[in-house]
Amino acid sequence: MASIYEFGSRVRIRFLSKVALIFLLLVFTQAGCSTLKKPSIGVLLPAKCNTPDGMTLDAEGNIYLTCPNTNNDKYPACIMKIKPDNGLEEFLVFPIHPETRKACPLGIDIGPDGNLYVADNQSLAGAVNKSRLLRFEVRSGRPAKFDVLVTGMNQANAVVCRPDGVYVTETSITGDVKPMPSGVYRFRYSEFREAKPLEVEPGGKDEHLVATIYTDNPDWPVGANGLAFDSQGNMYVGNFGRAAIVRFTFNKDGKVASQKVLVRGHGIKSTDGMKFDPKTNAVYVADFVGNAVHKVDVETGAVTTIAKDARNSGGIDGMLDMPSEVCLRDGRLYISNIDLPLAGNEFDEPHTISVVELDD
Ligand SMILES: [Ca+2]
Ligand SMILES: [Ca+2]
Repeated sequence: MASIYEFGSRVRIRFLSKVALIFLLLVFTQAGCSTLKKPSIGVLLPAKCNTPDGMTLDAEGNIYLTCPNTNNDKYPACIMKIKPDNGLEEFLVFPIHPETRKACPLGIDIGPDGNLYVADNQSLAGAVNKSRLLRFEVRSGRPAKFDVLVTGMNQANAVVCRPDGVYVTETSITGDVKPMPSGVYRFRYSEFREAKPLEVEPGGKDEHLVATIYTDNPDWPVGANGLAFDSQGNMYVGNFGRAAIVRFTFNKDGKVASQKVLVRGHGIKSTDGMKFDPKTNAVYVADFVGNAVHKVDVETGAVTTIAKDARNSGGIDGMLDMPSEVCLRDGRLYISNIDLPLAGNEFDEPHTISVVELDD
């Protein structure tokens, strides 16, 4: 029969083993989260692409890239094509808004029809409720005609084309309400008319607004920004100012059934452009404020920081320089460095798309 002392020491040993195990797990987890990758220059951009932002991948392996060129508007806004060999080709010069005389393309995606759907964020031109959704017909890899599909959004930002419609983030419904509302519009393909754009009713009352979130950060009054969908059709919206990703599920009628914060913080400082990766069941997110890129598991919300550089890196040798969007291609993560002169960052050369090799 074991003495009370032997029993006590066995309990102690078990307790100490558990402590050691938890310690090792913590070390392992921390190590896993802090294995940063060093980005390199994927594409060195010319001066006419001085403000790279939205990206999407087509079936032939080309990445379409929007360049609003607000950093140096001596160059017109454009859409570029990054070919599979990383060669750069101009796809089109973006049409200006008839009133503001400015063009501000941000989010971009390819529809089921093979055409490009692009957000024109006229708030970058100082305009209120004048943002648009444009469609560019693509024929044999070249642009044909374009149509203005939607007008009257305030800050149209990310665009994702789904089988049931085009989803567009509205980064601020109005700046006059605290906390600031923002959200996501869904437009059905059958609603689009070539001759007559859909007019969104401003102020958050429009029937196309399917999701609303709120932001209360006085330093970054920036709401719904990045947008992605997983393999089950669940929607992930970046709440930029809250450094959060919100997960939405839908019912059969396409109405939001549930909404919950998947992650907030944990090394994330802001949530800009996002892409879902079916291989790893994770979203990759550009962290503009944190000058970083993270991977977030969509089941657990666990964050792995993929790359992070000091603010005002210049973008030298591929270092991150205020990243705003990510795009996956052939096991690599392409990162556009929008390089806006905010929060101590200087707009500077080089203008780059950074790239990191992913492990999985
Ligand atoms: Ca810079
Ligand atoms: Ca730079």
